[in-house]
Amino acid sequence: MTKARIGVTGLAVMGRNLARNLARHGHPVAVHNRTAARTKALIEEYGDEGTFIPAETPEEFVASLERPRRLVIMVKAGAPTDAVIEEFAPLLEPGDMIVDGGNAHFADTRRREAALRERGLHFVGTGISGGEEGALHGPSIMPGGSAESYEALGPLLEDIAAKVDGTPCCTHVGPDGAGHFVKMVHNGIEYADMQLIAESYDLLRHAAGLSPAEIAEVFRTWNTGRLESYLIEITAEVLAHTDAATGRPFVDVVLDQAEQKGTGRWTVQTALDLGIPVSGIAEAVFARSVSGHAELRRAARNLPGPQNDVRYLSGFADDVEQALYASKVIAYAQGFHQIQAASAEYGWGIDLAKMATIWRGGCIIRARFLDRIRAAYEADPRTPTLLTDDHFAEAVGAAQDAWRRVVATAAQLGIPAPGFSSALAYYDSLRAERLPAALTQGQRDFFGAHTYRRVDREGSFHTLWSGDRSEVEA
Ligand code: NBP
Repeated sequence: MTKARIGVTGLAVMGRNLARNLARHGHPVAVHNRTAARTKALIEEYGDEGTFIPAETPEEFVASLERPRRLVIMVKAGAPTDAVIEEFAPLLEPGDMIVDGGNAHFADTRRREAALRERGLHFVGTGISGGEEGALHGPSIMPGGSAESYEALGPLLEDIAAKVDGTPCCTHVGPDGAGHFVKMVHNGIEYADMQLIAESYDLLRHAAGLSPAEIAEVFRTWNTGRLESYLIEITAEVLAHTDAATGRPFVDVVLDQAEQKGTGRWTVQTALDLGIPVSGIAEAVFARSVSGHAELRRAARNLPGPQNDVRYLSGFADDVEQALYASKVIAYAQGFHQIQAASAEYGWGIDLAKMATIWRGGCIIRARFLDRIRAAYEADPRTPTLLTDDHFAEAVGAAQDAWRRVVATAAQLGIPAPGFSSALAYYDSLRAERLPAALTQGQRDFFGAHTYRRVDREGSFHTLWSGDRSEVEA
């Protein structure tokens, strides 16, 4: 009887398409789902795409896998993942591998990896991006876990991943939770990128007065230049779409309330824990949150806005392109900074150039400029920020006048642009010779004796604010 090279349990959209992708690449794949109807449906609809070995029970499923076993879990993240691990782990033998392809929190992955390592099993938390289409046609794959498990899994995963210039969008990210961490930050960057695109649209619409169809054309043009990316491409499609029921632009009939779920929020929470400023990602998460507070928005609807109308058309779209590019570089710089910090904190040894490489295809943030990010980290793997790379420093510097005009226009017209303005504030903060944090430190010392350091001497100091205001060494 043919043994399966790999097995997938959890056959909702992602698991089913991943199993089909494996089968289409000539890998015999065992398939299993808690509710057997999904397994049957997969075989009925797609059974001729390759060699599928359906299993009704976990025991049957495990028995059909060649050793060492490679078992992929594609179920709802959280408690269901733990339940499935508990169901399958007792059936496995030392050296076998459990791959979790769901959107798990990296801390859960670290916990699961440590527990399963004790039992002699490899646990490979794997970020998979690209949605259901990506899972079928080639996702970007970010596996964590041991280097040993990657030797057995890597060739299979690289085979089904997206390829750019012949290079697979899959690499071993690092041990334990590294893969899921990187996938989380990928999603955080995706939030920021989408927010910046949304602000660009809003400004072109309400500052320059362009229609959604005209803005779609602007995005199409941008997609032939340095902003070329999947998100810009689909933005043009969405903006050009007309609602069949009303004949109005589709974007005008969609309720303007977005959700912020798991990974975006986790990125910001984790960044706060690590002490890394990811303001662009945070603003994007908060912008969705604001949009969703219907009652708050209703209550504030009649608050006064600016009287002035400083519309300027000539060159405005080009200015917005520059603001978008510069702000996008900031968002990526912040996300990569967060990965760099976590890699140091957890000893993951993540190669940032490789992360840029595997995000070039398959995933939602795939973009031309990831090639430039790769080049920047290849040139200087330890650079504290992408912004000081020659190429990006020059490009962002050249964009700054336009970027400032866009932020100023948004402020004058009362059009919210939290992504653009926070990105610019981050840029200016990094550039600043002196930051007002010195005053903050003075205040903290005044009310809480928190002490401060001086620019001219080593040590910590405290001023006797309620006494004679002399300074003492703390
Ligand atoms: P869902 O996240 O909707 O999960 C449905 C699957 O989980 C079904 O196979 C279901 O089995 C199974 N399941 C649940 Br729910 N509880 C279970 C339990 N206690 N024991 C066993 N199986 C259980 O599926 P999805 O949208 O395909 O996503 C799968 C994973 O991939 C998720 O972690 C998701 O976050 C991640 N992901 C999704 C996307 C995307 O675009 N959808 C992209 C990237 C990553 P049943 O059929 O018996 O109910």
